[in-house]
Parts: sequence; structure tokens; C-alpha cells
Amino acid sequence: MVAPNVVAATKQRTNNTVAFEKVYLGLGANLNDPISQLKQAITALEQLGGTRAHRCSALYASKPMGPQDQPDYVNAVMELECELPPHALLDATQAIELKLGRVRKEERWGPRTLDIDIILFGDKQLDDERLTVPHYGMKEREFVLYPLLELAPELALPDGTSVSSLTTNVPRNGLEQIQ
Ligand code: J1A
Repeated sequence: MVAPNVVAATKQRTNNTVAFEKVYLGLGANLNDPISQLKQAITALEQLGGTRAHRCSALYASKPMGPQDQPDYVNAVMELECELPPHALLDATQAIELKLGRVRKEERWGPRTLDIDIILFGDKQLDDERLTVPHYGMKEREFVLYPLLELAPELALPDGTSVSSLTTNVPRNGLEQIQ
């Protein structure tokens, strides 16, 4: 058994703030070679300072939400340990979206084509003008729930709801693992 003081030391700084939180990010793209975009995003996130122990789900093809006259999406969920505060992580994921997710078209930048969402941030519950955590859509979205369960079958939300119980109301809707 690891001594309790060692466990505490890895979890907390001397000022009592938690050093590393387990974070889940949702990645999605449906334009401009989405598989390549997701892979580049995964690489960029693996290199992000203040984070460690990265794991990624498989890549999944999913039907678009809402209007169906657009290409299928590619989605994945990434798990990492993060010592950045939530808004600093959002700054970093938005910088990656901007850097990777735009294609240069006739001298101007086209639409953003890579989305990174913060799904869960430890047991934190946040709701301000920039950030809602747990993610407001996660409970209804098959392309979030199933990849999340692939990584963490026993995962629960901050309110104790098990993620696997949420899938009862959320069919796979054609979600399929592609690589
Ligand atoms: C704003 N936000 O949302 S874009 C940002 N809480 O500027 C943030 N937890 O300030 C704010 N994580 O993939 C509030 N951003 C946030 N998203 C949080 C990140 N169909 C947060 N099959 C607006 N698959 C922000 N995707 C939020 N159909 C919305 C991008 C990042 C996702 C579009 C399938 C998909 C979409 C539509 C889809 C998919 C946009 N998804």
C-alpha cells in the first residue's frame, strides 16, 4: 500500500489546490480531411504543457446532429491529467482549434472545421459565460458517450450519475469505430 501522505502529496500542492485533475475532451471534425485533423489535434494536445498521461479513444464516424445535408463527422474523446485551471485549458484548446482547424482559401481563412469541447474536468461543476462543465450536450450525444465509455467504463458525473446509464436513452445512431 502507498502511504497516505504520498497519495496526498501527488494530489495536492502545499496551498491545497488539486495539482492534477482528470479531464475528458471531445474532438470533432467533418470537413477538410477530418481524420487527419483529429490526429493533428491529438498530437498537439499530447504536447500541451501542464498536461500528462494522455489516452485517446478510437476514432468514430457519426451522423451529424441537425441538418443531414453535410458530411458525417469524425469524433473521439481524449483523457488527460491537467494541472491547468479550466479556463487556461480552454484558452489552449481554442488556440489549437484556431491553428489547425482552418483552411486557407483564396487568401482568406475558411470556416473553423475542428471542435474541441471540454466534457468533464475532474468533479468540477462550472457555468459562466465561457465555460459550462460538465458539457451541456454530453448526456444526449452518442459521439461523446460511447467513446467516453470506451476509455472509462465506470465513469460517473459529478452528481453521481453513471455515464453508462445515460446510454439507455441514447442509441448509437450509426456511430461506428473507424480506426
Ligand atoms: C463557445 N463553451 O462555447 S464553441 C466557446 N462551455 O467559445 C466556449 N465545456 O467559450 C463555449 N467546452 O462533433 C462553453 N467550449 C464549453 N462545440 C465547454 C468548450 N455532429 C465551451 N455527429 C462556442 N459530431 C465550443 N459537432 C462549444 N454536429 C461547441 C465547439 C466548441 C461543439 C458542432 C456530430 C459532432 C457539431 C455539430 C455534430 C458535431 C460544436 N459542435
